[in-house]
Amino acid sequence: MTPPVQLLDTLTRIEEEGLAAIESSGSLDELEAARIRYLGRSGGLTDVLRRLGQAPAAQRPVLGAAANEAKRRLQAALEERAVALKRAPSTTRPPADLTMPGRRACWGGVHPVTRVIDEICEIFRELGFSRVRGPEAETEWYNFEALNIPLEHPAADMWDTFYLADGVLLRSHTSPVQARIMETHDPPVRVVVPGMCYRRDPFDATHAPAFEQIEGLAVDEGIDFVEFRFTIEHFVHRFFGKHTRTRFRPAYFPFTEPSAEVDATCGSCGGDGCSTCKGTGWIEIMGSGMVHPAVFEAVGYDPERYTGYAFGMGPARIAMARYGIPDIRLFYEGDLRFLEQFR
Ligand code: FA5
Repeated sequence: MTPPVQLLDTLTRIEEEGLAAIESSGSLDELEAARIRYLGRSGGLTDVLRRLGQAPAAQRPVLGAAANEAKRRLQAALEERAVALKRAPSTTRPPADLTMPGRRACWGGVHPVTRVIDEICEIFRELGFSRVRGPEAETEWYNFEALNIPLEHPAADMWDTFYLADGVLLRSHTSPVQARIMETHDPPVRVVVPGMCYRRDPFDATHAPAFEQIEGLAVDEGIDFVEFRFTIEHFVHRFFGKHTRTRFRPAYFPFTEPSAEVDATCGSCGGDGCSTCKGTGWIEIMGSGMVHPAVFEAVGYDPERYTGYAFGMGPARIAMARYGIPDIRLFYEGDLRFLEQFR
């Protein structure tokens, strides 16, 4: 049996060692190791408490009180050291230098052409048009033949494009989606179709070889040119402003009859003529017309029963007109100094 005096000495030694270990702990991990060593279930102090039962009954209260006091002091030292360690600056991270200038957050933004597309689609959504998409890799049938463009006809040259494989090409306009929608949906149909198109065009101030278009198509019984014209004028007023005038010029597209190019008065000069509109006072905004009966036949609609109109606009050219941008390439070069102006 351990004599009580020796037990008291052991207790004092454990407490002193424990306090020293706690004080010299350099991290929370080291502190935890000290706690386990001195206060843990098989730690030094617990061992002394266990042996207390073997001491003479008269001395147990004194020894017990001393052991509890040692335990309390060790626990208090542990808590104090833990607080100090948590507050101390980490050794792996240098302290923050509050005199340094702040780092600017990098905010993204919607591309100006995408913004124009969204705005245009929203105006047509209010008129009951759904927003749909179609494939960018297209067959000759949808890109040309279903649209009343025989492959050997010179009109096919208007949309010269990039071939991916025999009979498969990158679509040169969004008009093929007209045929795809009509094949799968019965009238009435009202859709707008934004998407990329590809042409063997030079990359110059007004042309890009890859550019966006928005197709529009409305088909039902009794749709006439008056409804078409009213819809487009409503769109122009909403998008460009109440005072913008619209002009329809006769044009030729194999898939519409009659066909028209639509112009709006130039936003930069109000129609007087300036460098944006090349002195004409007008900006061309879309190709359009009443859907050709041959297209209805190709997709299985009855041309005696249904009529409709279609249009195709270039949102990048529209964005140029709206923001007074002189060169379309600025939209596609990815220069943040230019793009950041539209955030
Ligand atoms: C067409 O592509 C017809 N599919 C439009 C159409 C649809 C007519 C439905 C009738 C009915 P066009 O080739 O004119 O038409 O192109 C339409 C618009 O796309 C142009 O007004 C122009 O804004 C834009 N566009 C054409 N080529 C380019 C290009 N290389 N870069 C940027 N925009 C272009």
